[in-house]
Amino acid sequence: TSEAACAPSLADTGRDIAPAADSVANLREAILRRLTYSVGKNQASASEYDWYLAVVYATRDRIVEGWMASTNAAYVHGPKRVYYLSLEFLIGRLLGDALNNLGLTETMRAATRELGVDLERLRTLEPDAALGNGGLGRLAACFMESMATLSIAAHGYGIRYDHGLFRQVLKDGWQQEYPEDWLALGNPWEFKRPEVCYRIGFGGAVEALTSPDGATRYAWKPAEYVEAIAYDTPVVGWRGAHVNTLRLWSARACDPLQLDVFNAGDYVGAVADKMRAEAISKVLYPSDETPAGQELRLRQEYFFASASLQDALRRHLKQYQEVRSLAEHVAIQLNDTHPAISVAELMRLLVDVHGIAWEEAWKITQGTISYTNHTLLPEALESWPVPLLERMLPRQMQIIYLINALHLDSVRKSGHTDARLIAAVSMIDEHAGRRVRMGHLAFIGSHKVNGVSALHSKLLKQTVFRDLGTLYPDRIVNKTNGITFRRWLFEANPGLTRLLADTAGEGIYDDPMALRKIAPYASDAAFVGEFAAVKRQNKVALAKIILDRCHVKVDPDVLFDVQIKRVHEYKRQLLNILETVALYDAIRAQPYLDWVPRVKIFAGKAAASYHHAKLIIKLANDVANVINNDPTVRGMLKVAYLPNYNVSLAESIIPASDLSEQISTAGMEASGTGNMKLALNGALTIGTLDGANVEIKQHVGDENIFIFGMTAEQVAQRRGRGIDMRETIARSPALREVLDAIGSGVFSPDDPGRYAGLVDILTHHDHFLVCEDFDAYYACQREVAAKWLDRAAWWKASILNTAGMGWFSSDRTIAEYADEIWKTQAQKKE
Ligand code: Z57
Repeated sequence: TSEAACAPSLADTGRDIAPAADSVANLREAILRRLTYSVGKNQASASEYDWYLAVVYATRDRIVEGWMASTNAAYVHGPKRVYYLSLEFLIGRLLGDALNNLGLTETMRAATRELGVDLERLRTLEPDAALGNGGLGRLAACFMESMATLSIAAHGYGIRYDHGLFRQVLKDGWQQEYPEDWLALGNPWEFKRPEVCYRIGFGGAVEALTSPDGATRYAWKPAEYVEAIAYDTPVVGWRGAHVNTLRLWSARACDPLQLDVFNAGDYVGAVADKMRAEAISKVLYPSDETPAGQELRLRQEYFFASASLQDALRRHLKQYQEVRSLAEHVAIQLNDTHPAISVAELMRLLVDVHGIAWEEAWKITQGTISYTNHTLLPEALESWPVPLLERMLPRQMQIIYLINALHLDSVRKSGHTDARLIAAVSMIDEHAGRRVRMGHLAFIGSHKVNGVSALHSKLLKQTVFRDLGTLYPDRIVNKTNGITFRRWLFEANPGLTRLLADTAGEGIYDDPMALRKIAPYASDAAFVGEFAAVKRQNKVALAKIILDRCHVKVDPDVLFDVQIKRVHEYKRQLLNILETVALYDAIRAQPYLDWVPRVKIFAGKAAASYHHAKLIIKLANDVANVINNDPTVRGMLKVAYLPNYNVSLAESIIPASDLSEQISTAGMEASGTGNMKLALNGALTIGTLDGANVEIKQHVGDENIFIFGMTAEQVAQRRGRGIDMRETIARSPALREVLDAIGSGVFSPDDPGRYAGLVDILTHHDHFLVCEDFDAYYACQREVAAKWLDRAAWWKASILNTAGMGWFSSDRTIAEYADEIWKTQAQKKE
């Protein structure tokens, strides 16, 4: 049951508040051994990075035995295995995570201190593993940690990109992208497995062969092969009880050098094939909710799907000696449609390679696969041109046609003849050239399809999958996202964690719902004082970072108002900027009033090709420049745009936040997960009724969250009346003043026309309804300010946010997936 899964068995590695002297000595010796024999340095010559490597190796050594035990136990006990297929894993740093989950943080701190090195300092030498863009990739990382914590026999499968998400530099406020190089100094966490290698085909043709019994079989003869090489990273769960594997594929040419071409003097031509093959795992696509649509992206998708499926089938055959029982023993989760080609590839492997009859293969495929949808944005739904698929993956395209034909036959047989419906549920979109709808392929090939919040799942049924959902009414389910509390509370906010454990008991370490026990202290003066002191300490630390990176001096006692996420029009950073300007105008008009001092903190990257989003970043920086240098508002309002937002920066910002901006146009943010991290750490949310905000409101209580603006239904209605906002703007003097100022160059005197186009779009074509929600948002921000002035009321609400967020643990989410989609249970003790 999900309750059982939620309560992982206690391991003997309790938290290490007071490390024993002998364990400190053991660890110290282990670090020195690793420094000598793995790093090849002695204490005198070791650099900080050498110490970091030795510390990681010593930590990793404590994981490896558990890892092998977990791996062996999965063969012995045979729990149903889970394969989480994701083109993104946004992991961040691993050292803090590993030490914390092993209960070794304090022991390691003491051991390194004895060696004269500072653990905190070493932690920062680790580069972020940024193999993801944003929420979707970070969710995959949280899920990996929760699956290990719940002892689910799971593998994550993805791509080992040489270069993760680009590094963002702000030059005069403009975003610039620089390549990221996380592997430059090697990666001490991973194990290369050159023997785990699969051939991945591309192109070529399909041969039809008639066997003696008269049946036709098909054999794909690819024109090109690339090898997929495995790299494994152990993922250790809470208290070290169970260790899973994240297996990432790297592309390698089968034939790295054409010696004849080289000998003929064509040195570049001799390695051309190698370059083409290895391009597949070179770099993460920085697109977020805007599909790349490039041939290389499709090559990445097929490459990792095929390698992962071949690997899963090999493991299944090794354990069970036949493939027919796959669906009983294996669950494959598709993280969005990026791995959706898996549906066709699994059919190909079952039918063409393993000789299973089509009908049975289809039952196996559907029984094994399930699919998570993360967006409703029509422009974000993946589709591939039929001619491209025919050329690159001819056999898979044939299989897609056959799946579609059988699917449409069954639709017609069940009495549906309506041409509109048939066109709507077909896997082939005939509107703009013929394209394969990857969402339809994933839906039809799955036994369960899930959305990521209650609202999103409801809208999924009403919009993207309206017709398919009617045909298969039990297929769409909801699994509201969650976050791992180990990283986002225990590690990121040790001060708060200690206070919570002292007040609510050690139970909070294993049962997130135990956080409710702090609710009775929400008005207790002593507790409030300590809670406020922790927050202040975190704000002092963030103020240092802001001074360092933005050269903006902020007072830790002002309201820290944060919006940290990818920059996208639907997330409406613009709405926040407009409100900032309106507040600036209001303060200047009446500077003698008792304004609530605040700093608006922004962080986030825009897709490199998303020009409008990059202009929004520039606007935020232009506004910051003017406001931060205006003596009239000094002390009352500041703006800071922190560059290069990533997991590590999030870990610094979130514990220091007072107000969490979750202000997307209702109906457009599938769930959000930053909203959960901020509320857990005691930030109050100002937000629309969108994504998981709806459920956060239910859990923290209506009086502890600031909700404003149109609902998803009202958004649909409003758009129905057209998105010209001239009348709306005419009714709002504040908005008019803001738009006039921005549009006329008040914030861009060096280029007064810079924002004319942006203001024109807001005025005449405001798809994201920034103008329509402006007044409500402005008014809501004034309520926030009023609450801030009532310190007791603010802290009470803040504490009740932390107290109410237990349900958003990704352990709860994973327990639901395990029960209702995967039908798997915790693996027995190894
Ligand atoms: C991505 O990060 C998300 C959706 C996508 O379609 C792509 Br592509 C990338 C995000 C959603 O925008 C968030 O609302 C959601 O919380 C997250 O996925 C995890 O489900």
